[in-house]
Amino acid sequence: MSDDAQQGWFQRLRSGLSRSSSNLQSNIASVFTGKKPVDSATLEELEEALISADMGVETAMALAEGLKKERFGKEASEDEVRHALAGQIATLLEPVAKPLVIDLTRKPEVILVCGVNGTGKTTTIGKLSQQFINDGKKVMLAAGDTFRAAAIEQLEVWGRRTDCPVISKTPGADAAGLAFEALERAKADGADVLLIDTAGRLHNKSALMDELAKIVRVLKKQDPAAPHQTLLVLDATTGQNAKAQVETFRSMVPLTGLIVTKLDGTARGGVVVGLARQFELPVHAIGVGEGVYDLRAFEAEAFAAALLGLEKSVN
Ligand SMILES: Nc1nc2c(ncn2[C@@H]2O[C@H](COP(=O)(O)OP(=O)(O)OP(=O)(O)O)[C@@H](O)[C@H]2O)c(=O)[nH]1
Ligand SMILES: [Mg+2]
Repeated sequence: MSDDAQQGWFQRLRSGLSRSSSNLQSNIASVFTGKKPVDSATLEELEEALISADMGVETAMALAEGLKKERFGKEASEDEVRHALAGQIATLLEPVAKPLVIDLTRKPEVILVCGVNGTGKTTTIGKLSQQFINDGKKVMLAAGDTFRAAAIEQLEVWGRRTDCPVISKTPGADAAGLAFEALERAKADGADVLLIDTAGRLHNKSALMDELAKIVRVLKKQDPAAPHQTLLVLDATTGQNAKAQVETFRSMVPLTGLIVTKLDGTARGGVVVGLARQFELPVHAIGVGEGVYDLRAFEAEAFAAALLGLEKSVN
């Protein structure tokens, strides 16, 4: 990306995260009004502020501890605290901020997309397929959400929009069977990427969770390495509940990465920081809107700066 494009994207990220950052900013401002000493009282209040920004208790404690190490006993302004936190958060996010990499020798790279109802799975697949196509890749989509006719139709709309084939069956068909056939077709057609949509499943519905495990088993019959990636799509507006979702899905299928959506509509963007610290799973991309270009690679420094409402990315 050119510097201008990079800056344009940062401004969009910043406005996408504005609800989260203004929440966090006003909380920090209320603790460090003007200049305040960094002492046990202000650190405790800061911890509360970070918890209420959905970072989770342990992450909030670790961040407050970091500030304590840097500045205990010294005075700090609201601005200095924001910069210090942005730096710490960037460091914390750096190891998990990994772009989605497609291995073009696999033909196809099989990407299974799962998550609870309504998190943004199908939309994310549409956005990803557009990105891959723009990069010159040959993409195929599989409508593995065989429960609802509307779900199949929704993926077909994305297929038409991004001009790539969609493998689907009539509603009620076996999702694992569909995934198997889609992989056969993708191989035969020489597709670079096969994106498999799945039905939204509440993590307490065991039949549906079993079905997800079955999709994985069936794909492996054809290619023991498939699915090469299993992505969990999380809706940032669910806040701390996202963690329970990671736990449950991870116990059913080996997750390889996360995508966090709807960061534009929520004040709970801090949840990404807690997720990164707790699970150490790669965060490949974030959704900051419904449009096809509103899914972006997750970049640690830019995200940390935008979350803290800084004027520009630290790098
Ligand atoms: N604001 C915003 N909306 C989003 C984002 N990602 C998805 N959405 C919206 O969230 C709604 C649900 O998205 P879907 O892609 O249908 O979600 P899903 O996980 O496939 O849903 P089910 O198949 O019902 O489980 C749609 O209205 C999307 O446009 C995002 O990053 N920001
Ligand atoms: Mg869907």
